[in-house]
Amino acid sequence: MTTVKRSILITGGAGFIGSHLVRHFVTRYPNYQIINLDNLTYAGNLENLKDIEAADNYTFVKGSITDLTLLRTLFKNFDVDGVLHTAAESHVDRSIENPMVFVQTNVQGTAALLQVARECWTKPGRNYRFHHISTDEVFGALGEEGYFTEQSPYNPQSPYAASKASADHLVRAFHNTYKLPVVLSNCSNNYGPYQFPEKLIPLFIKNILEERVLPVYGTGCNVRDWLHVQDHVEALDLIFHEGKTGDAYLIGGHNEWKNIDLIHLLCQQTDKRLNRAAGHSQKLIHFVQDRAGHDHRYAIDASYIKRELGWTPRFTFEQGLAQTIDWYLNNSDWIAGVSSGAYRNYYLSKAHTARQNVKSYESAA
Ligand code: NAD
Ligand code: TDX
Repeated sequence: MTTVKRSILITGGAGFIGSHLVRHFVTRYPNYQIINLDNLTYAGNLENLKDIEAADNYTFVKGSITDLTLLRTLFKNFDVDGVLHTAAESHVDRSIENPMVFVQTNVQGTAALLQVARECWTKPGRNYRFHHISTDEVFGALGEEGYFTEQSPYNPQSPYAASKASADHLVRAFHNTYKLPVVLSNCSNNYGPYQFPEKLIPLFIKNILEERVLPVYGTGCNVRDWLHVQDHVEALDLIFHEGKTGDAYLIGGHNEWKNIDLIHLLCQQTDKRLNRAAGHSQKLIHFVQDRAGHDHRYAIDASYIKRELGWTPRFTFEQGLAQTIDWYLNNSDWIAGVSSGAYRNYYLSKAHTARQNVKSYESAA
């Protein structure tokens, strides 16, 4: 355990990955002061951090990463010397409906953080570090073969991916131009507790539980590489502390699943826990209109981070998925809390679309 004192700003710490990251840093590094800056959009929830909210080394600040005045005050008052930047609009479907907020948060918000770090990080001899947390979606889609590597060209397809790619470029530009000490990471699809039920795994567990339609986009043949959020957080810790300044690290689970196969597994595993008959929830599967510009496949070659920093995932998918399903089944209050208000309307409109495209799993199989 390190005895060095640091003051670290984690942005988006009330979200899915951010809350796991905040908990990890607050508990593993008692000498670090952790400031969580989050403006609590629909995706931010302080319930995610109830267990550590009273810790002496933890401060929550409600505010936006686009607010330059607030950022300058925080950097100055807390003498911030490290940033782990997770705050973002993160859902591809929402970016297709409303791209502008993705540009504001993901591009302008990242630019504001970089600018204030540049202004404030002027003291010689300090160990400053700006870690930008990004996604594999910036590289576009793969065919049936091959993997993304640190050398893959940028080719973002959705407004979400394009906004994250823009942010990555800004981070590199601040390093090249102003020598800001940055490090980047691009991770594959995460899963685990506290993920907002708009993303595939929590949405489908919730719908199985509530016996609602399971809307599979297109043919269900798109492929994602799933990684448990805690394994992502361990990788972020290593990269933040030991990553080479200016470098990017790709993080992934070597765990590719075709959506439809994963959905069958979710149905099976959840039904088993609910003592339902085998095949019960598969009847809820409906193939619906495909996502516009739906990327076919993402897959990561994580050999660089393994070789350089010794990182490998700890969770097998079997363990991680079992823990995740159990968590959602045992935390229905959390699901009910986040599934209210504006999100409920959004969710209902999706279910409506699903019913309009009725092509049941039985007839498609
Ligand atoms: P999330 O949507 O669950 O959480 C995002 C958080 O950011 C929320 O707490 C929200 O309130 C906050 N936020 C949004 N706008 C803000 C603003 N203007 N100011 C301050 N806070 C703001 O997202 P997530 O899934 O936890 O993703 C976190 C980061 O990791 C994102 O940058 C995302 O691009 C990246 N990422 C996610 C995944 C994944 O599978 N979820 C994979 C790779 C990379
Ligand atoms: O209802 C659905 N039906 C469906 O078939 C939903 C929500 C998703 N899908 C499909 C689309 C994708 O092929 O499942 C796959 C996973 O979808 P999402 O959970 O929305 O994730 P994805 O679009 O792959 O992006 C995720 O991984 C990279 C995160 O949301 C991003 O924040 C991250 O950067």
